[in-house]
Amino acid sequence: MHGERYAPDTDGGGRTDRTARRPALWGTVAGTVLTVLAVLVANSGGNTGGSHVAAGTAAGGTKVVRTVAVTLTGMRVRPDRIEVAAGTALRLKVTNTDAQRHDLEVEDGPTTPMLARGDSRVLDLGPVTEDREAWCTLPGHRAAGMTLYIAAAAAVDDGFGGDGGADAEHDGRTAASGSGTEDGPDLTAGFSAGWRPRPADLAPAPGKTVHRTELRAARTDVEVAPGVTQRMWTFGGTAPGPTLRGRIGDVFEITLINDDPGMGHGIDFHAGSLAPDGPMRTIEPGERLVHRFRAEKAGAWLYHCSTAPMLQHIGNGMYGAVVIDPPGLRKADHEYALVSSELYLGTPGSAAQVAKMRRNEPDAWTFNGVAAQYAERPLRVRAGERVRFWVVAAGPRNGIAFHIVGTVFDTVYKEGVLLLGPGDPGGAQVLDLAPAQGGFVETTFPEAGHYSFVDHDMRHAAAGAHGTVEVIG
Ligand SMILES: [Cu+2]
Repeated sequence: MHGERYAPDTDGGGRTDRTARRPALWGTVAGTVLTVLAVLVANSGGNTGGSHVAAGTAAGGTKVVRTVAVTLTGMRVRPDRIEVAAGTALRLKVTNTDAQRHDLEVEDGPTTPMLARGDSRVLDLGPVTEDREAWCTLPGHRAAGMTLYIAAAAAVDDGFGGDGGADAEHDGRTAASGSGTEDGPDLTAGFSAGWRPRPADLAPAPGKTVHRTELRAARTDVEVAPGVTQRMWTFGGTAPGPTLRGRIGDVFEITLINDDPGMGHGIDFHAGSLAPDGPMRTIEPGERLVHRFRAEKAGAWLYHCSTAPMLQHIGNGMYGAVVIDPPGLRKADHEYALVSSELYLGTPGSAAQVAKMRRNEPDAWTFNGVAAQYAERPLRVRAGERVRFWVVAAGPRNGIAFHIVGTVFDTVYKEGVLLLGPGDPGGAQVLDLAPAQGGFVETTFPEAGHYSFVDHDMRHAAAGAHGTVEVIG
């Protein structure tokens, strides 16, 4: 009788005799419950809580109280499952040991306030008579795995106890597959009136050697594909955030301000070399920090939100590029910056959206955050002009095979190395970048026409990672 394993009597049958207690009971309890701090069995004489115990589970005025230590850490709730005998009054002593804030809300029950690192709070659930879930309410944290399953032991005999968590997960996946976005957005639909593409032009590095930028973290509604608006998590109101550019030796001083009322954010600049502890820490709503780094090396660098779960913070738009010119970089007639990324539609941080991120099933792929935007508004150059394309792969899951139909690259610079120069006899067709890598390619367009640039992973190209260079004679 699994459901009776907490029964005070040990003859295996009694639901009525709750007064006989033998030492053997305690061994049984300890062997079946994780992290039980205290188990109290008290007569209800003078204990007003006794009347709340469900009938049939702890008759005779006996109250069973359990206190379980629960830790919020690393996007998990530990333990992630607690079993109690039905009717047990459960108390959770919730402690956050993570660097960022979390809370814990119990289904149909109490919620802790936001807990900073080291904070604790006791949640009094009262008698548990059926299975319940608990989770962190911050956006995306439940989907990232911050859940606790509380099983009422009487349900074990009904077959729910061992599978409850799996059932919940299954429900989430059902919801994801039923979201109707498996084919992605309709890229042939028109953008809304007044829509403007994200400018791809990259201006030369400014003459100054100290670059001060204010970046506000916020949530912003963006038309991410023709006619499709998605709430993005943004730096500076756009996804990607602004592209920063300078030279070796320049200092970048970025003031990050968290305007997002609902969660913490941070920032990580790959172009800098420093201890992450302070500059990349998560700041809470309303807070600000100054992130200062000196660009010691040339390259096309990624920056991104440093707050966990980064799959979600990057996957929802918190990324951008930093270009540090290599010494002797020659003049080009046009320079463009293209940040590639995936796009995941749906409520940010929801189980359905995060499931798509985990399964690597984006709804679309983009250059500069918007599917097919440069097919709608082509980049325009003249035949024979030297054109440089800086490319950074933001991911969060996929790299890119950057190719321009009808051209050969005579210059390829990748991850700090000039792989191919104009004097070389060979040519290149693709700049391949793993997630977070960057580089540039150069070419000249031989004659007037319409040259598609694509991620040559054709699934990505077909689902938004394509644009057009319109070349006039
Ligand atoms: Cu963030």
